Amino acid sequence: IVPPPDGNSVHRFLDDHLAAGHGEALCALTETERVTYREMHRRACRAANAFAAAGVGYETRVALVLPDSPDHLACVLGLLRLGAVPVPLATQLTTEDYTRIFADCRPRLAVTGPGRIADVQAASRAAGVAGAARPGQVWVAEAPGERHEGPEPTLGERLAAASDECPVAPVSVDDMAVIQYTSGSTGTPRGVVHLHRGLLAVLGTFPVRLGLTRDDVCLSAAKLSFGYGFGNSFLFPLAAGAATLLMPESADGARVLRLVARCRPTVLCAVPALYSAMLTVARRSGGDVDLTSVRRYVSAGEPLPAGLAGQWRELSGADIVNGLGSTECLHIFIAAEPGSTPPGGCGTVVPGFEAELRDEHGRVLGPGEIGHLWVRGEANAARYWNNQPATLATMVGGWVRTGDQLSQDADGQFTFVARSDDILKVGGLKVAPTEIEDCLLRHPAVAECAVVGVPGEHATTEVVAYVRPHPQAAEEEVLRKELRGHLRAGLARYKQPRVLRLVDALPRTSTGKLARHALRAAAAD
Ligand code: 3SK
Repeated sequence: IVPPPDGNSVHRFLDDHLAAGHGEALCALTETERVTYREMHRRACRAANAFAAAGVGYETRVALVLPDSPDHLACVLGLLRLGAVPVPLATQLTTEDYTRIFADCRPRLAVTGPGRIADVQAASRAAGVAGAARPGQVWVAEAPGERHEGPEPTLGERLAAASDECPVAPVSVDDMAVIQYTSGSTGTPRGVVHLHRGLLAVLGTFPVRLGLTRDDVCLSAAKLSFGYGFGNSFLFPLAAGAATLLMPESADGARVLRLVARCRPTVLCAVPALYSAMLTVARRSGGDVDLTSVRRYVSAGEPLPAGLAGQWRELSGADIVNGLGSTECLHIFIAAEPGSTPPGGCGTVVPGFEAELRDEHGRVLGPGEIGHLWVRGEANAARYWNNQPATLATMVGGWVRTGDQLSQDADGQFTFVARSDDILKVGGLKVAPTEIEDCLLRHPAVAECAVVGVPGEHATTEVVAYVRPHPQAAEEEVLRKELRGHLRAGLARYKQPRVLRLVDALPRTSTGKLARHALRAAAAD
């Protein structure tokens, strides 16, 4: 990667595409909106000016709690243009999650939709972010057709009132570019700090395998708030001058298939559970789905079962490019070669990364041995925000200890074995069992509990919670209802256990430790 001589970074792509006569090409679209590169440049400049007027500048963090949309992208690009730091956050987190994150990264501003304004304002107040209790510090962004009544101007009104010219504030490649939040092993969110160096470097990694061109239209079911989606829907298509097809709604099988048929993306990135859900919908309709526009399917976030990959090939006629990545490494670092189906494996190391399997002492292992995966590359994060112990434990001499266990054969093909810790990946998102357990234990009827993940029906990990209630707890049906309500109030939707089992005792090892393996086996039955 050559550092940009003019102090620009990935946000220069808009200006470069305009200078190269690509301004009228499609940059971003939804089912109802089409935005050219020229219009995206205009919106990014307007967003930059609006943010600057609110005191946002170099290194200022701004939380974006927004559905995927062209205006969300304009906010990201506008912030980068100022040298500021977008913090994209999932829209389905709880007020408590937002509070913890705001207390950690202290955003000067948060932008959110009318549906989450009350929670985001409450989180700003609770986090004690300086000045954030003032309503002006939480901006509301209306989706097309949505109305929000309030004294403060909406994002749309702020953009409309701002100038559409804005110079780029020069950045160093070692300036902070974005903070992406991921779940740590205790469920405490960790802010992964990516530098401009990383954002530029990642363009020489997985997208090279994808071979994106200006003719591509990329659709990612994973959202911009997830590292996988940030690459798929922002960095990769905009670098290539391609178009990004954005889906503001949550992704389900029927919705994605409908969008594919209507808007005809050429690249579709999803998690295994979504491929499984699309297969179910396709079967229900007797195979009557239109996938003819798609030239490349990508799966990541969780291991892709071979059976699912085969069924998808039967439906679509194409292989899924399976990848393994992490937020700490910004995107996919091990992937199948497009057009090849690694026999049971997850492919080879992607250009721009090195991958080694090591034992508990950090010694590099040979072919056939199962070890902990360490990954090095210029795209790797600089550190966790505000968390030096976690940084030192995870990021060692440029290597990231990924927490995955794999084996590698003599040809360099990796095979995923397990996670090294108890962290679960549910629909591609990290879920810490301890966070769910802590939530359950806050309910007065719960004496003890344990949460495990088991392979689910739809190629995903299903979260199963075992609860031993206190003897005086309410009878089963009432208790179940209470616990479900308690979990809904305390945890984001994707962290909700799919199965809740009430038991008389939890299995223990001879040393009295919780026998999670026994629970996993029981849960899988
Ligand atoms: O699987 C993941 O966790 C991931 C995270 C960020 C970017 C890409 C991927 C696949």
